[in-house]
Amino acid sequence: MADIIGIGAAPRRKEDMRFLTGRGNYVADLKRPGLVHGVFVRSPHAHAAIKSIDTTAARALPGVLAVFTGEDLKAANVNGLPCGWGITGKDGQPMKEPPHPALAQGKVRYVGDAVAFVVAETLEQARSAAEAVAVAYDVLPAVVNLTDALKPGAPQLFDEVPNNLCCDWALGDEAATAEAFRKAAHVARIKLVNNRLVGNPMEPRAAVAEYEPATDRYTLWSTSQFPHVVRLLMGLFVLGIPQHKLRVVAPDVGGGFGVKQFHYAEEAVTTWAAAKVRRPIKWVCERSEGFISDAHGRDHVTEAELALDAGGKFLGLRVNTVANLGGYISTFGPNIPTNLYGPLLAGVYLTPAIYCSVKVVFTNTVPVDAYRGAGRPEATFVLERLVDVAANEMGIDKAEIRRINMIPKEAYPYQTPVLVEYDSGDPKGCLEQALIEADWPGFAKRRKASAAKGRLRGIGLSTYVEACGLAPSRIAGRLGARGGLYESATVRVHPTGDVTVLIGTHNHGQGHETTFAQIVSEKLGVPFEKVDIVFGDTDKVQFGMGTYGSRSLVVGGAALSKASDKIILKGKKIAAHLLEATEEDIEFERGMFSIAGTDRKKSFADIALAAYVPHDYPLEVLEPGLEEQAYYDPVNFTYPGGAHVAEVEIDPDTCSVQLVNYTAVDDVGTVINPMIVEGQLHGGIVQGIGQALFEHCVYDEGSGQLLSGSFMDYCMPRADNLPHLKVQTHSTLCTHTPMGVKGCGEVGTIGSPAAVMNAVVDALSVYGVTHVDMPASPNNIWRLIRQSALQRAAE
Ligand code: MCN
Repeated sequence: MADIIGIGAAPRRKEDMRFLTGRGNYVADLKRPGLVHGVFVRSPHAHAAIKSIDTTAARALPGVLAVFTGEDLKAANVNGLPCGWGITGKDGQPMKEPPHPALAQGKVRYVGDAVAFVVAETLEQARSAAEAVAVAYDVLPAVVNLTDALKPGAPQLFDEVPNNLCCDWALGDEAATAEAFRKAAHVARIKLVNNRLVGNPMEPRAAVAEYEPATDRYTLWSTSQFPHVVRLLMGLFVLGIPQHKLRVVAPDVGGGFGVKQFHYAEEAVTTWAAAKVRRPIKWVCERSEGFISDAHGRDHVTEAELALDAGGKFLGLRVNTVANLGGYISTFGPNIPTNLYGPLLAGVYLTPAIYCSVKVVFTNTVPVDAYRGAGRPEATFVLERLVDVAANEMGIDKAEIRRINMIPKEAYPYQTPVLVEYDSGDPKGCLEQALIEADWPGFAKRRKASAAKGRLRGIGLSTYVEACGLAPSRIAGRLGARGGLYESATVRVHPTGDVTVLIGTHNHGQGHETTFAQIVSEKLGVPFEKVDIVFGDTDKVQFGMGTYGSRSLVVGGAALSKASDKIILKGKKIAAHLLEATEEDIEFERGMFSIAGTDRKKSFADIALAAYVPHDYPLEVLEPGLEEQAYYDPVNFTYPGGAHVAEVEIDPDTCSVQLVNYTAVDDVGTVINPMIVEGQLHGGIVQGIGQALFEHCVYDEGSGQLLSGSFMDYCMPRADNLPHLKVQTHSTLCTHTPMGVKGCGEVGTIGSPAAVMNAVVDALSVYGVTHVDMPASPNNIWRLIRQSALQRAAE
């Protein structure tokens, strides 16, 4: 059938027509009868005791319906925001988990911490009233730098958290690693910073909440990547609303990148307040407000060492990281620099002994949580920078040192020394293909040509592995996840043979409405146009865990595949009845049920109709209707991987870096839609390049003010900063997902920062530079070149 568009095809994205024609349905656009507006009053101080909050003047202003503070929430028994994934320290003790009130109580802990919520008839009235809320603060010394936070005498954020240390966590075999270092012929060392980032999705966060007294039901529309989890966390833990009384809808969402994957205070406060004022309330985040209230990403300081034998083989890896949690624990905050970081330090190498220790600390900054890649780019960055340092110090070619240490394809499944077992992969295959595509051997010639123009040219390589498809419950539970992370899909076949899929993942740019329709089209032989994907509404979709950790295809798509299999099974029963054959004799292929070896058949549409019309089925064996639900809990993560090569030119006069070539070869298993995968890889790579070259979240160390709080100061990558990105796949099949698929949504972000920074260091190696911290801004590069010149002058 011509209109089956299945796995491997590249149809245009179904969802794009509504976006391109301005028909997207975003939270900020929602209109409800009687809608009023909410504005948060936020702390201007990084650390202060709240002496008093006087709301009298604000309440007296025209149009103001209410002003709520942390004390009002406390009096109403509203709980703090819960953490969804706890961790345990090396001493066996659970992490310190101080309360995270939805509106500050007693103290503020970062610039942007919400202290009051104003509700008024119009947005302007709410804004004016917010300015009239008088908060008296006793300003306290603040600490924003993560290593300073651990020093004796540092300002303390919580009485119950000595030294601001939330958890001292470790993974791996410390003794075996120490032994490896004792035997080493060479030890390479690096100290590096993984710079703090702000997500900045195109659509800022927003919430609209409504309470219906007649049914005692609440509805929250939120810019969320996981509405069902918000229903669980907010309903069960914060507001105490039973699940059947709370509907959470995340309609079209304009990008998330991790930032919209948490349960935020604004959602809970808006929902609670809507019931108080008995009017629907809308809150829409300003862009500058997003900088100080959206969870941030990364922010690590790491010291790492690699032990090698005389031939360049890796013997052991030791990593000590301090990771910033910010002012409170965000939904997954502690999990990111630990469980999603340590297990990835093996990379694609045969390193026999690894030990990783992470101190997770509170500081007076915006809470830090998952940002595209979440822990895995940080691990790759440490490892791949360190490998380059070792190669340079030992005089081994950078591709060769990787080659001799790589896990051979035949060694899979491969158990790493840090928890995870990779099921499949071919790192060497990816590497060799990337080297050819990037014309690695021709680099010397290109470097010469750049030198003739007065430019410094550098080439950088990075290999990586990712653990995605969050998460196998049996592993996640052991690691502290506080809920099952499986996924559900329902396939509803209509009497016409059209199909509606109800799925618990959330599409906010990843193209699920297209790729999931392709899966159904392939499996059921239904025309692609006849499949609709419904998501993002807890009243429509019974269960879901949402979209993050590149899980939608490998977990949600797998549930969809299973539900489709159940439809085929039932379809066979109906076909057997109609064709007067036994069920075992019925075959199904490309939309046709037939008796094996005969030309007697029924189409999928015939069977769909037969499932609903008057019938003579024996009801004890066959119910009418054609709808099936399936849950899928993966047995392992999936492990995409690959090799990226970046090439830069640096102008030594302006110190600006131009990325001139970029090649990526990635293993994402079976590809459902090559165009969408390419788009995902492009987007991910650019996000990694953004971190490497441009983006940097800077706090003033004295005052704790965010200095890079707008697009005037926080530099996002733009199209004219980028060369054509050459992206290819080199796939091995995942051995445990139904279609052999691996995730692709984050791989670009994981491979690219190290490739770009290795290229920058390579270009600056003429000055004796051995490391550059991200971002490689002209200012940073100028300082390094100048340092080197001063050093040479002194020698
Ligand atoms: N896909 C495919 N074949 C594969 C793998 C994936 O065709 N072998 C398709 C999938 O069917 C899906 C898309 O590629 O349409 C991405 O799939 P997947 O890797 O499962 O990732 P998720 O859909 O779970 O998306 C999450 C991931 C993450 S964690 C972040 S952060 C991120 C990202 O995706 N945020 C994004 N990509 C983004 N893209 C956009 N436009 N906006 C964001 O906010």
